[in-house]
Amino acid sequence: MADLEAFFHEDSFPETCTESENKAKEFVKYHEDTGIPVALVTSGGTKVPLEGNTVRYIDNFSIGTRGAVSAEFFLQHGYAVIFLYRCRSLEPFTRHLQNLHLLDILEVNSNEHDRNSSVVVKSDYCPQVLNVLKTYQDVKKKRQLLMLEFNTLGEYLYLLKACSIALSPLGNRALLYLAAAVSDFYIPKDKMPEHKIQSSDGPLQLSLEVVPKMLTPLVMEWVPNAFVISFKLETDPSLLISKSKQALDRYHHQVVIGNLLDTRKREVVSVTKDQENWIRLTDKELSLGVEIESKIVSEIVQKHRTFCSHD
Ligand code: 9Z3
Repeated sequence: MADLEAFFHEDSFPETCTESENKAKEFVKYHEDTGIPVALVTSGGTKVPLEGNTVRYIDNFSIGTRGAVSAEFFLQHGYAVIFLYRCRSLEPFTRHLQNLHLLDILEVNSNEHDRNSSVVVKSDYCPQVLNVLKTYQDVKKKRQLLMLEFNTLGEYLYLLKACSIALSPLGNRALLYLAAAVSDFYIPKDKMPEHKIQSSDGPLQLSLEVVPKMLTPLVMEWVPNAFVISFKLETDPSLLISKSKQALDRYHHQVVIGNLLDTRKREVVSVTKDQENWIRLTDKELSLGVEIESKIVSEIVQKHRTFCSHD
């Protein structure tokens, strides 16, 4: 735990982080009264800077599909959602319009005598846009969704801690669904060059340190009564179950969702202290565009209900 505190001290955080922290507190305060469960969904990859004035950084493959899709399903199940995501990764709702170019779907409504032109969506695109817009506006009206952005690993850890602590007054009504792809390695501030690394200095050798494990303080201190789901990503199938069980034994949280890089969109394994349950999409479901997150979230919601009823 001391490691993680040192990490927070050595990093300096932009003002947006404190603004986001305040928004999270307000959001939770509001939902203390509505009585609905609140899910923190993390999504996308963390960026690890190589230079103080960052030109280069290490990133990972995640584009945030798991998080963005899951957030929509939690909303459908009546949860309020804090969506903590890597900026410019996939977002709930707008992801459905990702294939559209904004300026190509709009047209100007004007006539010669009318000085007040307006902009409207071209009729071909109306059904698609309307569908998403209606659901989004409904969610906004109920203040069900708060979107908070992070960029670097440091910002992610800062906001994860801030949101977890903000959620703690909700007790077991809080659910944490940690789908972000978090870097395991980073360069501490004091070992990082201030300025751009020069190629004229020859080949580059990097020495990275292991990122302190945040699940220990999260489960023990920050939000001790919440229902916590972490994700385990592997590429070697023979390690998936053992690594998922190891995470559960180490951190004593409720569920690990194990997934393999290549097959993550059609199968995952849900591991709890007394069960391993594969969640899969059939070929038919895949061809119909069913998203595996619908099944993952249904199972998690069920488990969360049971968890709350036992407390
Ligand atoms: C996951 O395993 C997610 O399911 C994916 C989703 C990142 C694979 P996409 O964004 O991918 O839909 O493209 N997330 C967690 C990965 C992770 O960093 N886990 C850490 C670990 O395995 C601990 S929480 O040690």
